[in-house]
Amino acid sequence: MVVDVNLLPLPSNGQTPVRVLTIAGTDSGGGAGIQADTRTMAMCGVHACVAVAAVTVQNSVGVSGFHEIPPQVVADQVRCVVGDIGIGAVKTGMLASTAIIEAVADVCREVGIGKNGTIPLVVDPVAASMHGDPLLHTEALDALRHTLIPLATVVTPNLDEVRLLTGVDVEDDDAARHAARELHKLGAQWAIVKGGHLRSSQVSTDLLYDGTDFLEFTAPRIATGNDHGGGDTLAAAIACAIANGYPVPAAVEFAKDWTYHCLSAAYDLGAGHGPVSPLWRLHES
Ligand code: PXL
Repeated sequence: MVVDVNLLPLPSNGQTPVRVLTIAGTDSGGGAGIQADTRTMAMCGVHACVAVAAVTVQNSVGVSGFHEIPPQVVADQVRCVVGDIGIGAVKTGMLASTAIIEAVADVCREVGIGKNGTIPLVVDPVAASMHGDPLLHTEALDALRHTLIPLATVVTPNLDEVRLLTGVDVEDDDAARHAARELHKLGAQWAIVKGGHLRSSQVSTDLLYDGTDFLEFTAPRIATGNDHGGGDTLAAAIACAIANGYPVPAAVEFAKDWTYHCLSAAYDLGAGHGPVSPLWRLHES
């Protein structure tokens, strides 16, 4: 089954594209983190700016370690880019530590990033890799909950991150709604509860909640072990669509379709899990 995707407009040659800033960790294997973000942004016709928060040492089999960038250097990258280049939306991914999360939250407030500012903020609260390797110090969950998520225009946890952040174990629709309410209470303007890891269903349904209405976004489930970077891709695509002027529900609809296509094009890489692939767009026309 093919899901139609309404692609974001590509800039013409020489035209300055929309800009999106990712604040996240690198993946030496090239499948997730900043590499997934910049691949997605390029294929969505967006210029990617980057503030590196951590460097991971990883391949398709797992993450063997990570190294944090000094918090002030992370904040300086953000400040420097926003002041010069002009940014349509910001996405955060792996932030590793309380000190980095607090520095990012501070600079976001300073330069007008977030739901109360002028630049929308998509917070992907990355806690672990798909292999189960940690990407966030456990004590930093509190900083995510109380410092960064309250600034978020959209927060996009997977089910493991939902459990860590809210204590809610999502096993059915009622629990997904309960979790969305709890995430919204943390202060995010919109909360997504991604159903992609609920393996029981034939479809993958994501729930979006703004404190009033629940909206559902569904795509056929793709059975593949090659889904490294899927969450980053969804959040990055949401940021790209928002930067193109889409309201949040339309941005999530676009990103869900985009990610479905990236999952359909996922490829084997190394001995472990391969990445989802935005390269499918190269073959579209
Ligand atoms: O997919 C989440 C993620 C985000 N950022 C980095 C990662 C991963 C998963 O491995 O390595 C750097």
